[in-house]
Amino acid sequence: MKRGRSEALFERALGVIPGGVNSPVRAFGAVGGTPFFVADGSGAVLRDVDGNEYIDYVQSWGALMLGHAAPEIVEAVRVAAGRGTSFGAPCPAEVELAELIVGLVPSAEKVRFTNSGTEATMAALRLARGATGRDLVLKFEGCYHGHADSFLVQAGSGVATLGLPDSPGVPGALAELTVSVPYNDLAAVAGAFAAHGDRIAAVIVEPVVGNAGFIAPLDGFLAGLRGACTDHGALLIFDEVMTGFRVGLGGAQERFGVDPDLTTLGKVVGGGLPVGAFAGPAELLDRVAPAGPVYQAGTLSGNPLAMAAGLAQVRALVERRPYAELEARGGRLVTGLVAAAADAGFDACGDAMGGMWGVHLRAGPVRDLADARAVDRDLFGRIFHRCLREGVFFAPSPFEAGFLSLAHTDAQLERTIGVARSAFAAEAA
Ligand code: KE4
Repeated sequence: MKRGRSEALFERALGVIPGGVNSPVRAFGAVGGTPFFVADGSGAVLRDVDGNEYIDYVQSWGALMLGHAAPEIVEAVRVAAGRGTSFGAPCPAEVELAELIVGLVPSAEKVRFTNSGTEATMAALRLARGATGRDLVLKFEGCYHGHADSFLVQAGSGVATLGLPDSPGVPGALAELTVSVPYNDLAAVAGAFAAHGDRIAAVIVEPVVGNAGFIAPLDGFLAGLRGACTDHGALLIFDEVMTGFRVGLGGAQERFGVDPDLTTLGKVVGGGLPVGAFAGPAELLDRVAPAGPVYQAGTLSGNPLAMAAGLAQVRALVERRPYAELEARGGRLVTGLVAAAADAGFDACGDAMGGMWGVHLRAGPVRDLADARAVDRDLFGRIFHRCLREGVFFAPSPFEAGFLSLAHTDAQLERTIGVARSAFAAEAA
């Protein structure tokens, strides 16, 4: 596999960009080697600058449900761009996408757009603190809510990947306001409320975890969080940046029938362009400036191109309602990958929900970060590169989820399973 152009680009990038990348997980830190640089994407396939093609299960970390360069998104962005790239004044597309979200996300009556998931979670926490007059936030080990200071405590995704000690630069006085307990552990939640109950402004959770590998909520976990927050006057924030429009049209809150007080969104809602959002009841959202005193702003929030891309993608999902089909295909993929490992003598377990899935290289069940950390990371790295060389691009970390798009074909899934089967067999030899 030729990699010369990517290697040369990475060398240049290292001279001008920290770690050579604009987001840590892209640097292949968990798997070693040089990241490939993308020339273009089409459907389920990425092509790198050396001409190598990969079946892509990262899909911009879950932002793409229609695959790369989906015609309806490209056309919508092209038309919007011809009218101007940013106005700093409201435009109709913001209202249209906000109305679409309010119509689809059960707990949403109003929504504010941001430029990233991080901005959305940061703002949702500020709103929760403003609405309750309380300071503490309760999060879960291995959940990742972006890189705002309050969330870089026992976080998942790139923080878990790189084993960063909760990141320098976060003042101790601020980190002390974040309480972190194991995911799926309602007893630990009860303990945190017993110790800090009347100081906890919010509980923030990935309703389905995608940043410690894929971890599903145990039966009753999300409802238990709902009850604990209601009992103690804390707000429940569902961070649906990854699960929104991915595990179902109404996200995890519709799938599990649990209404949070606030919801954060991103990724799919932007169609691959920079969009985040926070949503909830009008009573809460109307506390956000200029309607209320909780300040939040953004030069490019509601950007017309990003709104056009988000509208095109979400409208396509409303029209096609593809979740049962996606989940069945994700299930077949996970079953095939787990069997490929097992047939070569390796432990593995996995799960799929809507358009997201995951396989852990260890015996199941995997219920929290501690379980997820006990995977064979060296084996993961070797399997990752064996598959990459054969044209299959999985997330370059065991602490990430996999993503399917409507562009992935059955033939590509079968090829993926075959490539994995050969990789595990080679490792067992
Ligand atoms: P962004 O600021 O990266 O748009 O969103 C942060 C975020 C918030 N909440 C959840 C549940 C998320 O998964 C994310 C971002 N996800 C990671 C992928 N695990 C982004 C990939 C990256 O950091 O490059």
